Amino acid sequence: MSGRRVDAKVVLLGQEGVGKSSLVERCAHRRFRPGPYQNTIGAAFVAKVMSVGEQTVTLGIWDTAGSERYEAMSRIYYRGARAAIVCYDLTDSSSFQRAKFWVNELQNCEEGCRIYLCGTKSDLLEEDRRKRGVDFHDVQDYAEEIKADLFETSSKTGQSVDELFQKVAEDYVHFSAFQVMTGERAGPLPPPAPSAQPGGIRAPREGAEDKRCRVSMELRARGCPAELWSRHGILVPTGARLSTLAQLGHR
Ligand SMILES: Nc1nc2c(ncn2[C@@H]2O[C@H](COP(=O)(O)OP(=O)(O)O)[C@@H](O)[C@H]2O)c(=O)[nH]1
Ligand SMILES: [Mg+2]
Repeated sequence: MSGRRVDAKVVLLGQEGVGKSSLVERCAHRRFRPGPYQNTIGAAFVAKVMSVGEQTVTLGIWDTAGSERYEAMSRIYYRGARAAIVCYDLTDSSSFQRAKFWVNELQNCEEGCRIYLCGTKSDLLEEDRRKRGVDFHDVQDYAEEIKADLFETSSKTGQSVDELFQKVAEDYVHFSAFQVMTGERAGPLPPPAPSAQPGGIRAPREGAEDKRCRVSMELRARGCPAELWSRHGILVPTGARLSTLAQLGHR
């Protein structure tokens, strides 16, 4: 694996024992070993090559091994991450509270990082529904609120593990395409251009917001998932923006 270029840094976060190392093991080696993985000092790293359409993406996956209890340590791992898989154990409600802690951390410290909520050990619920400790609809509401994707996985059976990492890779490719087309880095939308005039009519000169809108429409026309745009606040155009688009001939 040495020498391979990593396209996107992906971190796994979550309470100790929720199954982060098992998730990486399933994703990277398609196997499950019962019993906790040896906690190492520092983080374990795995590179996973994924295909998205005709493109190849290498995800550099960091398992925050042994650092769950040492918050300052994990901060080093998620710095610069493009995606964070925040794990909680579906049978353990306290692990979901801990997941919320990590989400807050990411929201405060890593704005450009996409969040994927991952409820682990779904096979235990197959065995006995009463084991569920985290209500699906509660998490769904929360995921919507924080604009995260939600997966329920089992590293034991493999359920939804490939889907999770595939989604991470796809989102990375689609969002990178967006950044290349706009020539912009990930981040919040800039404030409205000072040229905006009362009544939502603006001079036809294309500003940063217009450019984002135009690119989002182009990408949407190419079949990229709609939720990508809403997540980044692009598909909520104001009247001013739409009128500019009309002037640009993109409606
Ligand atoms: N039944 C079941 N057990 C799991 C699953 N994933 C992890 N485990 C178990 O949960 C424990 C903790 O897993 P580990 O991957 O070491 O958790 P980590 O501390 O978050 O890295 C181990 O005993 C695993 O075998 C799963 O999908 N199903
Ligand atoms: Mg571990």
